[in-house]
Amino acid sequence: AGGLFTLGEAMGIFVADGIGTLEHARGFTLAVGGAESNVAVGVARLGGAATWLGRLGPDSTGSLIAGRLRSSGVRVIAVEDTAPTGLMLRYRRSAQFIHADYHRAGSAGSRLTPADLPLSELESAGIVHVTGITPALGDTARATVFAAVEAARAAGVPVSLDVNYRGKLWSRFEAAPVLRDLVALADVVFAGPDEAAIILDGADPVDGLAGLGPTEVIVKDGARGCTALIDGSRHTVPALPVTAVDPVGAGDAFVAGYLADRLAGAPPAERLRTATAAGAFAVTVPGDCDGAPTRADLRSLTGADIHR
Ligand code: KDG
Repeated sequence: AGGLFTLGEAMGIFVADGIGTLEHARGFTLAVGGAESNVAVGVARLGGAATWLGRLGPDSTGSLIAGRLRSSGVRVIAVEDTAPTGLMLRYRRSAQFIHADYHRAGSAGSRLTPADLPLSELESAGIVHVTGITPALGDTARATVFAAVEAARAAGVPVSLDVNYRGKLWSRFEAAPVLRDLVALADVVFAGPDEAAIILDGADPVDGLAGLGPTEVIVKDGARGCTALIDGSRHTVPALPVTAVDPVGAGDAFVAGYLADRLAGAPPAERLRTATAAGAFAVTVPGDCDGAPTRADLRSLTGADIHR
């Protein structure tokens, strides 16, 4: 079986060093982010094969993104666009609160179209992973996500979805029906309890999402751990206690841990263990995908033999 195939928008992210208002920022670190490319990096670091497809602008940020993803072991299919590569600005207003501004309207990455999809690649993938961010970027991006999901399903390739609701891109009311449709088309669904609530009006997150069709539902709740219903069996896994320095990217590392183990044929309990450890490791490192661990990193964190 093939590896992970994912698509979405990757961005350059200016992250203010230190804590305080933007006025007090002394310097910035230029990170590379994007939920789907973060997952691709995460899978590659864990030894899996991962392909990311997206549009990049004809600019240094575009080259930086392609270079960083490739050096992490991701196979990059970059469609060149004439619009600039999207950017983000992020600073820590306090130790607790992270502020983010998008500069991505009309960006290269938002202009994905169904014609960008390499159908033979999709059809030979081991899993196709999408998120609820891409359909919020525009009509053609939304159509591309649905086209990728339909092509995977038609070829019998499992579809994974991270609901990833982003309130700065669309309202809950716009998002709910689209996210619900995607959940119903997916085999594996990851969501936070708040994201599940957008889709389910009131039902239990795990049972409610599973009721829409997916056979693997994983509700991730940060430091509170995760609850899952996988092939009919329920699992509850507590988070690992770590010294958190940056929560960004933890959810993506978690997803990467689960999917890398799934691609390697590991049983559900082991996938969730790796996911939990990968999420925990990611919060101990600043940056969107820089904290994605290798297998050796995971051993150092847990002392356990997570060997794949
Ligand atoms: O999950 C982390 C992502 O949110 C981050 O890398 C940026 O993709 C991003 C987004 O759209 O917020």
